[in-house]
Amino acid sequence: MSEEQDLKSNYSADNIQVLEGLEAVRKRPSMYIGDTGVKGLHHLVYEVVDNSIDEALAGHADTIDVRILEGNSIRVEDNGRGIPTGINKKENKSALEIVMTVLHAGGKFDKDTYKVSGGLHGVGVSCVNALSTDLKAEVHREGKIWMQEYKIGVPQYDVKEVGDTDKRGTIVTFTPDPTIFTQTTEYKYDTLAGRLRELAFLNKGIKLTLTDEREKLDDGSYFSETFHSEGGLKEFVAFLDDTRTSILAEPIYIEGIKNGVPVELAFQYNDSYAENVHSYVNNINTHEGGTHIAGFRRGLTRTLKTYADKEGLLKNVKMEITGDDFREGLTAVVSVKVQEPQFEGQTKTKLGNSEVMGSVDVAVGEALGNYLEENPKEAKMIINKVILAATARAAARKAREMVQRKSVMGGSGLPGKLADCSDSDPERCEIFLVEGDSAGGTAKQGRDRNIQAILPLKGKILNVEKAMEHKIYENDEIKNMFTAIGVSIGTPEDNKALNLTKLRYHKIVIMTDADIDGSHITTLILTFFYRYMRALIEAGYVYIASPPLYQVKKGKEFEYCWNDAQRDAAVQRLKGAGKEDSVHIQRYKGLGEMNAEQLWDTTLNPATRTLMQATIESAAECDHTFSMLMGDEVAPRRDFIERNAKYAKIDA
Ligand code: 0RA
Repeated sequence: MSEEQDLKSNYSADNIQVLEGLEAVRKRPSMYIGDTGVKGLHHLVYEVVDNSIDEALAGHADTIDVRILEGNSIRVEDNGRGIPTGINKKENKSALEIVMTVLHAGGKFDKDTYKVSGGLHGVGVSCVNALSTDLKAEVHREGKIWMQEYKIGVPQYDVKEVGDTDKRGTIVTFTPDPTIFTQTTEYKYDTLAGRLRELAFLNKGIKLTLTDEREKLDDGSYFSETFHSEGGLKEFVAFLDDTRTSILAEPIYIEGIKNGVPVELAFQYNDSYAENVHSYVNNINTHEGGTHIAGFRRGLTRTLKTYADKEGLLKNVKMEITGDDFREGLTAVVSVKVQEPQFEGQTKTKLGNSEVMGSVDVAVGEALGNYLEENPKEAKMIINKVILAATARAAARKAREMVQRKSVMGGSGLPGKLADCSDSDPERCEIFLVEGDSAGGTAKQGRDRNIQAILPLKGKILNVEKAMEHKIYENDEIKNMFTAIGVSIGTPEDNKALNLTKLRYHKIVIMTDADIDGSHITTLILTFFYRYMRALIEAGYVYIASPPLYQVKKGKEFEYCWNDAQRDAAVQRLKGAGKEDSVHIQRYKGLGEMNAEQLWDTTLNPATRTLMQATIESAAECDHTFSMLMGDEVAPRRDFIERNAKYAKIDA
């Protein structure tokens, strides 16, 4: 049955409005869930889970079970009160049906005032319904099981009683519509796990379980993890810093309602130089910060400064101490719940409500003020770290200004190693950051000189995760990247915002060998971008090239292969019926083994190559992964690599 017919077959007068609503969602899905790519696909799950989180926050549920089923359907179960199933007088329909089919109806029947969660778009489960080929809602409530099923949002029958139960709760099972999610309908376990882990930290006490039922493990069971935190943000901060060396025995923590705003925050100092402040409003990650972050900074600076002055700790300090100095080596998570959040900024992830600033400021002041009074030894350690940061910052400022001066010169100010392209429109231009001079040479010969620039990088670049800021600006390879790409760093006052107005390329492609060293170098460069040029990743300018692993050849015929499965298939194809021994497999150990033409055909040619775009799905996950990969601890890094090596093989 076509979608059109399906919608019409259930048409009756009182359905008109409902259908118009859901049709609108199917016509312009991006307006409701952001996009119809990988992100939007996963957003469906978050939307359903958010409803269960709301039920838990209202105090009626404590367990949420999420399963990825065979065929990439999703099942979400909670142990809440169950969505009411009785007939709503005004609409003459079951409340369950209304919740599942009317846009924004989710909260209508709920008098709980603390209902503040809800995805970025906060559109409700009816959107998920509209974008699913099949959805089933099952409610266990007052001893009975109730059920209704839908196809692309259209109920297939009235809500019916299907049995008895001694459980309570709601189960929603849905299958995303492949005609909407045309790019992919395949769920990524790690993406869902990252979000559920985050939700567990943000909503302490709730148990969230994720199970992947698409594939059985060797012992016949399914891979499953449970995320559950009693310590909340305190444990979140400890998790983020689990591969860093903490300065305080425990994170500083506060939870309370300030000026009517529920505020929860935790922070810790570590011996690195990076600032990692993550913020959330109603469980939504506010990448762009906002008034809650402004309040956090203000409270932190004021309280530390007042304490240091009072104790005479700054007596002999000559240079100026800036706000940045108070945040070096700081890891923090700030979470507020706001009844009517105003989201601003480019990606609508910046909190605008001015009243929240004071609430967070007061919360930090209280928690930190008490902490400093009660822990004078730790207090001194923090202040000493701040003074050290101020000293280093003077050196960094000088180094940064040097990079800056160069990067605005243009033309002759470009690095000598850069083979630039002739076109000057950044939108058309690409720069390849290439591992090693030899591969750089091949790339220079093989490229399209009009639009492709090549910057060879010397071996391992500096690990920015472990270096002081001024070292970073003094490093030649990093200086070359800044000047070639054409970005400059803002002042500490504007939070070192990147200036992208002189950006010279809209594609910045990392190209390294397809081996362990190569992926290490890719990670080093990505870490550098993530810490110092994050705006480039957020704008979607950063890519990773994928050179082939094999060339399979028989006589004059040959094929390139990117994984073992392709290689085996190519061998079969080329072998044909006859002689087997004439098929030759070349394993590329590095880019240098390809000649210019081969490199163009496989990796550079925009018409045929595959580029992977670097994205930030969750800043907190990224932060944790990078500090772990680049840090001192070996065990977690080995675990991560083994786990992802396994995934890489599955992908192949
Ligand atoms: C409104 C009222 C009541 C429950 C819910 C909503 C509810 C919604 C969802 C969505 C997923 N799981 C859910 N669990 C509960 C119940 C009101 C009452 O029983 O008095």
